Amino acid sequence: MSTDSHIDVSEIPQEPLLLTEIPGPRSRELHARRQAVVPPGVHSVMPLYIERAHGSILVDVDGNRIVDVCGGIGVTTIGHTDEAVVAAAREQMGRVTHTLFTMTPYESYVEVAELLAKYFPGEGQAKTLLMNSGAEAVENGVKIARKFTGRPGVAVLEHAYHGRTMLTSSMNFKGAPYAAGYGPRAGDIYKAPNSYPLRDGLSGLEAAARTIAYLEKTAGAEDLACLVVEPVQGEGGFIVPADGYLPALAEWCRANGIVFISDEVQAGLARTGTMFAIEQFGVQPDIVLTAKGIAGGMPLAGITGRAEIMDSSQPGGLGGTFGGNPVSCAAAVAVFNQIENDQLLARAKHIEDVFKGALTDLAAKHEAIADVRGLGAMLAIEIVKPGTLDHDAALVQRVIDRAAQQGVLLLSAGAYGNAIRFLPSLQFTDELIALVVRVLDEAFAAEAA
Ligand code: PLZ
Repeated sequence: MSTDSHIDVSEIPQEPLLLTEIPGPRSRELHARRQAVVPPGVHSVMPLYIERAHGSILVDVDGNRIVDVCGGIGVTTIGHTDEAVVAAAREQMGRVTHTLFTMTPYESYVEVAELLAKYFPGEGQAKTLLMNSGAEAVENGVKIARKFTGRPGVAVLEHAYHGRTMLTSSMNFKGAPYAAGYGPRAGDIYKAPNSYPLRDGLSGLEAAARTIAYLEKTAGAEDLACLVVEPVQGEGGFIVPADGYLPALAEWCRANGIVFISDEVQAGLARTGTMFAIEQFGVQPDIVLTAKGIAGGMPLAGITGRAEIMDSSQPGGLGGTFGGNPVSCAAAVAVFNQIENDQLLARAKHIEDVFKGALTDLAAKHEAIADVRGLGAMLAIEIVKPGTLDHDAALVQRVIDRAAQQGVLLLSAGAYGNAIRFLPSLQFTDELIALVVRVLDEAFAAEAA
């Protein structure tokens, strides 16, 4: 491993370069070493060991340059090793790295909370608790909603993903692999049918009526503390609900005193073309959860909600040693600045226009592509056996493997491994989009031959 702290990553050309097969010999060597000391439960979908990265390109230990269309699952939204983020984190690192905000606080935590309050998509003044991960954001969102309402129930949707802690793994749609064998699972969680336009044929209002009827029957509205929804379902396959679905759910929550929580861990912070994805559905959430892209690769998560709700917890009830770490907070402030200065919301819309347009053309050519969906730089194609709506996870995997051999890193999504998702950085160029689409085109053509 290099110990040079002054590597100039800005020199990394923003195009692929293949020197070896993927993964190469050094990656395979590291992978063998890893087997002895890292348990198989921590699975790496692409055992390509990365040595450095910049913008939209990963450089592996064999010197291959890989086009990153995953961003560590939606984390490097503004690009890898963004200069401003690196500078802010370095500067903070040299001053103070930890005091524990719940002991002796510091300004950058307050600054991040101010920024999240500024962009809060709900009503009135917002307050924020900072933690470290998406799962912790969900855990704390639920905790706060329970405290505020005095009720136990947690409503979630089919195809949802909320994390890997004991509570959140019980909230996921997929029991295996996330919760299977780790029981008992957390109680008082109700998994309601979602809106899935490709497959359910329902309007937003019809789908909402089904969700609400299910929850009223199984949980009872008066027992529900919160409804946790991803405005665009992430791990579930980038499912965008039908028009009117989320507003109808929000209205029902409001009428019944249920806290509406928008889990924007994957969709949030500029990725979909608005600061928060929920804004595009005309819904004002009570709480919004952020993590992943908020600090440009540093661990940080935000639980931001209406002051009245956030203020219901007693002093000492919320927090954690590393929550809102100073280096992560400094990085997050830089991320917000970059989004504002580089007009990254407009970039996300541009990526949607160009990439989604090209994927739609691709879907017209290849029968296996049943759907093109998503918002901004959060796009997916759903793959089926031609002429049916049957899932084809094997084809998804073959296309991803073929793309990897050409230096393009893609990732599946969907409860049945039935989609390919695209999470490019907002700096992703039109040339790189064209390259990714060409690689997909060739892969689907070869598969159909
Ligand atoms: N909520 C909507 O997408 C994390 C999981 C990656 P953590 N999704 C990527 C993996 O395989 O572990 C996610 C999410 C939504 C919550 C989470 C959980 O975020 O930071 O992984 O805990």
